Amino acid sequence: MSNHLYDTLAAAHAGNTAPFIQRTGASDLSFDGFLAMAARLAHVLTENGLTPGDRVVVQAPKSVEMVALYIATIQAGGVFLPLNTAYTRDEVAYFVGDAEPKVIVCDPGSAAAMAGLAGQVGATLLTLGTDGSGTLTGGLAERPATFDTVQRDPGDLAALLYTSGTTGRSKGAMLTHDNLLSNARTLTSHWRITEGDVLIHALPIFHTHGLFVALNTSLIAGARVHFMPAFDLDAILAALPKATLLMGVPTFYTRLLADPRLTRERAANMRLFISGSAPLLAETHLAFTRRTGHHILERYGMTETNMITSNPYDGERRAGTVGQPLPGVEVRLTNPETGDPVAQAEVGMIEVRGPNVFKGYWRMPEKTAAELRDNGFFITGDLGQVSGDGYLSIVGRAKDLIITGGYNVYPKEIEDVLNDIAGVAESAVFGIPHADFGEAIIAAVVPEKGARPDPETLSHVVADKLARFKHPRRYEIVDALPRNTMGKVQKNVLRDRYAGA
Ligand code: MCA
Ligand code: AMP
Repeated sequence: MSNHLYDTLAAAHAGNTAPFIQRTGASDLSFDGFLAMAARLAHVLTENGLTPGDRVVVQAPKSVEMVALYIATIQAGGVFLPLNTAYTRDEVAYFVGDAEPKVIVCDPGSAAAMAGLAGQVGATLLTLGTDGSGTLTGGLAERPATFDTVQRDPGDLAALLYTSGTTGRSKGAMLTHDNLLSNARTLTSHWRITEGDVLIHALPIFHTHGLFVALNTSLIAGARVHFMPAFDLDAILAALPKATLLMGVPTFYTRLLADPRLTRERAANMRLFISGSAPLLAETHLAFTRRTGHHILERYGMTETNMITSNPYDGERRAGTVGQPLPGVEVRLTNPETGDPVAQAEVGMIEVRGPNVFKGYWRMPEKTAAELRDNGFFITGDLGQVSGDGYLSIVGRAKDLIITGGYNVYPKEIEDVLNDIAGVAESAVFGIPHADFGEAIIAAVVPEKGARPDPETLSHVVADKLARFKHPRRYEIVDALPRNTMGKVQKNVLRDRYAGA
């Protein structure tokens, strides 16, 4: 039986007693021990009715057991669907209703709230807490340490990752075994990840970056992972002298730089610092080099495409650019109106084609058709420009998107919530530069005639419906929104007005 992804990421490590996961306050977990944990979890999944192609929704705190659950889902032929732990019940209800999972795994603390949702779709509800305990892992030791891997082909689904969109409705990106494996193989070799590496893992594991980019590559290479529950400046600084690799969003690097304990000596054992998910300011890149002697390697990707471009391992890592297309990945720049390729050095829509590009949006053929061309090119919504020597710079976004601390927020989703509040005529949500998160969310709200919505009420309603990272940091009550002659709200005018204010 072959299972494209499992065979390479996991089965290859059978009998490998080298340490895989290293945690503070816990003994190391070997590759072999990790495989056994995943196999036992695969038994739990199938006992709960999982059959090939079924979805496993997971909204649980970061734990090694959750990583093993990802591998277990793949081994059992299922489709892994992790959710941001910050999502509210309303947000989760949408994903569960849309994906119709067979199994839902949640934090023990939210089991009562999730029971109804699970019941609505006929899913089994299991729990998994911060320390790895819960009904998912309760009787784990009694299960066999091996599992008959379910056959899966390269084009079969391995994961469903939801991304919000400009319409405000989230779309499930269908990622196949080969999408994940081809990209992980490319990154492992491009970034020279080997069994000699020790990766500091401080990212969440419900997104492409922390789950696939960081962990699939470590599994392929047989690298060791220093697994941290979340970003913790002290813990990362303490781990640097014994680590070789860090993957982070730009906020990681600005926070490290703000601490005088980050020195050339402390970073001397490090081989590579990688940044992605949001723009790394050239000034951060340069300041990091001045302080540590390391050139951060910036790369660019999307949930739908995995990683697209990367600065080189050898050769110049150019500040303010995201490097060149990865081997096997094609990038072209087109005119957003006509779809025709633009001339060299002109700004165009970034389109991407390759084995890394997803299969389409879950049960949304019209959205798939709008963004994925018949010829295989995916329209990213990012605007780019390529230098004469082939380095891509992201110069803007054709999509109305805010990236805050590496999380994507589509203003429409927040505007829809605000516009439904009594006394609100309309609203415009936009991002302004923020030293820590890159961008901070601001909402401009126009009251209905005679109404006086106050920011506190607005923020309460938003808090009830949307995850914390989507909450506007400020509400500006305004008489009218600036519009162009076509009647379109000019968010650039709002950005300029409130940036620094
Ligand atoms: C936390 N808060 C945030 C964010 N994170 N607000 C806006 N944006 C955020 N990203 C809230 C907290 O709830 C808290 O609210 C307040 O801000 C301060 O939190 P703080 O303790 O400073 O934050 P933190 O817990 O240290 O987290 C910041 C973080 C984290 C380390 C940057 O957000 C993070 O790990 N981001 C990584 C995101 C990521 O993995 N993106 C990859 C997406 P209160 O004060 O009310 O409690 S995958 C992707 O984009 C593609 C494929 C790619 O290319 O990788
Ligand atoms: P997501 O939809 O969460 O997968 O986020 C993908 C988006 O993040 C891309 O379309 C880009 O807008 C942005 N992004 C990812 N990496 C970078 C980067 N290195 N520089 C600028 N933007 C990035």
